[in-house]
Amino acid sequence: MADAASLKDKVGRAALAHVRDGMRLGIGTGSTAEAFVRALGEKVAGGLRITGVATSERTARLCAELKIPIVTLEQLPELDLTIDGADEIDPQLRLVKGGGGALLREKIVAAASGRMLVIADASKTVATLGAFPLPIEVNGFGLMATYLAIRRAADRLGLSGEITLRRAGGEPFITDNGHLILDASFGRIPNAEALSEALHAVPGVVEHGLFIGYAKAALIAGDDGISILGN
Ligand code: ABF
Repeated sequence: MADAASLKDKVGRAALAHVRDGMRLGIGTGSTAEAFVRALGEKVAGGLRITGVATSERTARLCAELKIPIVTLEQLPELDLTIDGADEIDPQLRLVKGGGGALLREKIVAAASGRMLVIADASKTVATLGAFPLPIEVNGFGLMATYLAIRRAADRLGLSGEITLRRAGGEPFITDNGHLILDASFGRIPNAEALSEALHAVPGVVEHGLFIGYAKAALIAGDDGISILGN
């Protein structure tokens, strides 16, 4: 069985086939997206012209290192295509994202794009979302009140499981936007649309990691090569 790193490398390279000269490109975050960025860097060095918008500070730094032209979403508010990774992908191309902590910018950038292409290795495909803890970006103000409101919303939908504050190096993890992340281990989310709406209704929730209706296609790397979900 191929190791995860080589599958990520393969799918990152395969995504290049979807990039055209002159494109305005949303550029994802995470190790799979990083494989794409490194492959893109080689193409840009070879003369491909694109203008990118990064979905995180981390991706922006990598693009700068590789001399991939990056502007802000303020400068370029409409994009042709976003290529990004995911933590889970279901058969309807609904996603869980945010394991890397960049879900808010990832969602804003994907929403500003004509098309979103997901790249992943086969371990990310699931029948039902939820085994990967759902990241929920929240404002630091009133954290406990927001936590309790999320808990109640989940209870009403019959979703149980721990909701924990994400930490890094013993300290609360702070996103690029200065917010916190709660990771909700629901186990199974059979009602993703209802959960999405319920979370959006909690004032302290800035955004959550359910991406519903964003991805138009996904390239999935497995032992038998690359398969395409969607079109
Ligand atoms: C981003 O990176 C995130 O939305 C997702 O959480 C993560 C996937 O990371 P990796 O490609 O490293 O598994 O796409």
